[in-house]
Amino acid sequence: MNIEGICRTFCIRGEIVACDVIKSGNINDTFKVTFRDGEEKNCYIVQQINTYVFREPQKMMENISRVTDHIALKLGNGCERMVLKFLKTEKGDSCFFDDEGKCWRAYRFIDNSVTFNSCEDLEILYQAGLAFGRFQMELRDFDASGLYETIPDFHDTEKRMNTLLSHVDEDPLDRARDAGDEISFFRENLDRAVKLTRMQKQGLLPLRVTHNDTKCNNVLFDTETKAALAVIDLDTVMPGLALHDYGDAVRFSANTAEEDEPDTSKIALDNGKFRAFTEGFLSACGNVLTEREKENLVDSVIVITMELAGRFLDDYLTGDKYFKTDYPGHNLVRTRAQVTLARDIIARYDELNLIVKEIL
Ligand code: ADP
Ligand code: GN1
Ligand code: MG
Repeated sequence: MNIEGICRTFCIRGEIVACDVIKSGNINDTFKVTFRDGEEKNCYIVQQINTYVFREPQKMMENISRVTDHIALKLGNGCERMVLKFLKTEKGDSCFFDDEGKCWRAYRFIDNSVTFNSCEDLEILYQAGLAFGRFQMELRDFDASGLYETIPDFHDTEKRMNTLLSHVDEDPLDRARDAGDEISFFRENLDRAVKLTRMQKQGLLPLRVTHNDTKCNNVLFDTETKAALAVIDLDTVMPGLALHDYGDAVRFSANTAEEDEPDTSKIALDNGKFRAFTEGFLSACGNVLTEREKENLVDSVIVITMELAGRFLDDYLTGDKYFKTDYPGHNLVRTRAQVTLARDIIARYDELNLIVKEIL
């Protein structure tokens, strides 16, 4: 079905005046569609949901609706730019399958907003921290156990490491030899990677509603004031650990380089960025987190960085089926970049913990 047909299914009226592809995510296909309806101009985000990754999109949309409704209710009127609003089809569904079996959803475009794929401005990083901290705050009284697990065991790092190491042994495409150094790193630092999974299984960390994809390009900022608006990309909202959200955000935003930087000499964790994000995050949800959560903030960055490095490597070893790649070997480059970052954080563990202590 074409974009116009999809928009009509979501009861959007008026005439299409523009349709732009937004090419930033690794998972879904995203379009910004502009409609004119009389004097009014309205923009929408229309997305084809990746059903290879999200096997049960209806259940995923139910999670998203419940969580966005909860936040909207808490924020009250006048806060429309602070939370996503999804459109419904005539039948009242928030996604539908077209005649080719593709699954679609649509939601309101938040005007005068901008996302940053990388960010040098510490004030913006502070704002990103605030946005994800507020997400924790707003959902602190939401019963996470009632949410559907969009991707089962998404942050079961121990399971991810076991899968990786068994694919290293099987080595179906004869690619493991390209990553000998990285594979040794995983074997040597396995204990660090599985720390949160083990604590979670022992019941030492509270189950919360988590976003699970807290890259800074999943926060919308006001184009002019650069204040954080809404947290977006809610596909992976499910029960989880607040530390996973924090760790993933720092991994992505406080890196001195891009997530897939081929020149590993450019990659490190930037203390200033780390501090700015952490200050924002803790100022919004510091009083919700338990002592044990606060003690493990730096560990969580190591966990998530190793986990993602492992996911990239696993995808490389098994034929690049999960993450979209721009060139052959992209997942190997991503692996090396993330392993380099994890090594840097491990080397500067005490120094980073001191920064956290100062903030607390
Ligand atoms: P993906 O899962 O592929 O990362 P996202 O939901 O994050 O998809 O959307 C991709 C990009 O589209 C975002 O980084 C942002 O720039 C833009 N975008 C998404 N939703 C909105 C919205 N409601 N208003 C404005 N821009 C948006
Ligand atoms: C994927 O779609 P995107 O780019 O926001 C992935 C995240 C990874 C991220 C790494 C559902 O997120 O887990 O951290 O790529 N999302 C899923 O860039 O697997
Ligand atoms: Mg995104």
